[in-house]
Amino acid sequence: MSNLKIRDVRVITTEPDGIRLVIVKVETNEPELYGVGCATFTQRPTAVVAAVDDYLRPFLIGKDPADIEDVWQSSYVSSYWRNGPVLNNALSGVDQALWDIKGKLANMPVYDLLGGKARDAAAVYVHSSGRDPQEVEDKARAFIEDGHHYIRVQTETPGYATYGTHGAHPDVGLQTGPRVVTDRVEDADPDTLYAHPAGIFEPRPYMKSAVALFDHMRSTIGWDIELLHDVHERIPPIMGVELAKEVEGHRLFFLEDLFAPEDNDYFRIVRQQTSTPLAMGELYNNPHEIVPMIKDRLIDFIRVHISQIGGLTPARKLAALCEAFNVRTAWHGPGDTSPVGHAANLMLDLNCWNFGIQEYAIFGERTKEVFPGCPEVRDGYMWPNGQPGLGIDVDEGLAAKYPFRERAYGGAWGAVRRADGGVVRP
Ligand code: GCO
Ligand code: MG
Repeated sequence: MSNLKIRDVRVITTEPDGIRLVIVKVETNEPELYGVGCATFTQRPTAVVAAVDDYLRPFLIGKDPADIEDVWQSSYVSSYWRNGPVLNNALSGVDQALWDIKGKLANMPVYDLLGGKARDAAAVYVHSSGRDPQEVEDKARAFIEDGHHYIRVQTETPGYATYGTHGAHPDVGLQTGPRVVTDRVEDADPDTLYAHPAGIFEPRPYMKSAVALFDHMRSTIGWDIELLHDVHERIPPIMGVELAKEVEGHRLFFLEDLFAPEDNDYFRIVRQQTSTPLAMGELYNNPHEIVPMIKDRLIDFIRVHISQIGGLTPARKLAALCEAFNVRTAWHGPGDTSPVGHAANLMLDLNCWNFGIQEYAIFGERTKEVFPGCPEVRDGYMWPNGQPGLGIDVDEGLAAKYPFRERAYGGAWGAVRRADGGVVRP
């Protein structure tokens, strides 16, 4: 028992570059000793704020911040019904902040607390998304010029809404798709980053454009660059099997989210039919969803969103489980993971032998100012700054200059629909 106590648990909300970020700050009774953690669930941020303010804060004030494991386990069952994105993100905010505090106390970066570095820096992949394959190629060439070696490629499907390319498509389906029988396409505030471009999606045209993109990239960029692609669920599972087989010859680094988590068992089917590397996990929030995928070696890369499963405490155990089965890590790192969350990802990337790749969505300038110590990417790698704890902070004064702004439907995603009006996941 130390004399250290949690004095307060506070939430900081900010959107410097158009993405609503939620950070938890845990303060101790020792002046100047505090930690920060990522609790960002950008489509439901205020629900996470309430989970921290109304429940975790009163539960944790007065507890010993040194007992990270006990805080995690007791908070987890402090509501009988547990798991889920809201409660897990709230818990992650506290958990990562406690690791940050422990690192500061030990005067060590968190990767040292975990056992030290297994590598110097973490290779990242970046997103090249364009209206057509030529634009994707041009953006990819600029990334390669900057030293990047791993590139996620996404292109629009003419006439349809497509995941990974920005912009709403109010007239989608009208020109080239089957006859559209619905006008139920909600407007999801297309100017907001990480809004979902609502529209009409049909699997067949999407698959055709994705395969054409990989053909284009291999015949222009060649075979020395690693290509990745995110299906983002959407297509019926048996068509996912077809797609994974069809792109085997393109030698992707990985094909992501081929199925929805609800269709987990389809991985058993596709696995026996192709060697296309499979990545999955950003939507998982419960160990029951994850364990079979690892122990039966159904995926090659685990891509959980660390705050979404409850923070570093569960993530480091998951990474160890994955190591035993040689499943590599590829922690989710989009723009709606805050820089604090990216710093937490980096701690595991450096420490875990079975690191695979780190997703990186380039931080905006304002975001970098709000988060001093924001991890740096150079020559295709994310580098640690060697500072104690997570090595990152939040400038609260600056953060307050970018409050959450009002959004249509509270920032909900617009529905993507099939041509007949049926909702597509997601
Ligand atoms: C990715 C993801 C993201 C998510 C986003 C949801 O692989 O980067 O799929 O782009 O769609 O984080 O809010
Ligand atoms: Mg994804």
